Amino acid sequence: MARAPTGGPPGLKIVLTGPLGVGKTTLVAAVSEIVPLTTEARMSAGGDDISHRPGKVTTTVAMDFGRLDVNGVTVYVFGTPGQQRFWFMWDAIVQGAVGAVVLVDTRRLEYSFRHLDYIENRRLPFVVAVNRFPDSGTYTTDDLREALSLPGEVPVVEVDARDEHSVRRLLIALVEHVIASTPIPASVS
Ligand SMILES: Nc1nc2c(ncn2[C@@H]2O[C@H](COP(=O)(O)OP(=O)(O)OP(=O)(O)O)[C@@H](O)[C@H]2O)c(=O)[nH]1
Ligand SMILES: [Mg+2]
Repeated sequence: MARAPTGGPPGLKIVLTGPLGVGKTTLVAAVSEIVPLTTEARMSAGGDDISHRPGKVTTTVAMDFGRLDVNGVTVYVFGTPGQQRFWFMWDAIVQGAVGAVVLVDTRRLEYSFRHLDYIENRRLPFVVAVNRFPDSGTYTTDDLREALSLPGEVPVVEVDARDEHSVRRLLIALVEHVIASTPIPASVS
């Protein structure tokens, strides 16, 4: 298992990424057992299309950080910033991660490709989580797989980023996927 980023107890570091305003900070706050670290600052467009986020007043400028216990495993969740001008943080945030959640909004699926490509290029096991909004419309899992060109082994999970139990189910799915995707080391005799 990866060491904790702080030198604390051993655990799993996971990354949470997804487009601007998809609900990353909300998700970390919903599930963290410590007061989550947030780096919110007042929102300005800064080159991003924020027309679909009319009520959004703050954005993450560095990262989100939360910690929780998942079936006896300490999980450290690091969320990426959504605005493009802060994307330079991603490489630092992803260091040492063993898996990722890509959070998607079906109203703007096209904004998810950059995030999926990034995580796939890092060869990290990942889960796609669909955060539903009131006007999300109906997508089946098969529709989503096709629209996002997802490999068959990638789990697709519905989540309500505001709901602790829903987020926990998502993180359990990710931890199980990470374990299933990790080769078992050859035994030493
Ligand atoms: N209806 C609904 N609203 C949500 C949900 N998740 C988040 N929101 C709202 O969406 C808004 C954006 O959420 P954030 O958590 O700031 O999104 P983010 O992905 O961290 O945004 P950036 O850091 O700017 O990229 C907030 O006003 C949330 O209350 C959800 O599951 N359903
Ligand atoms: Mg955020």
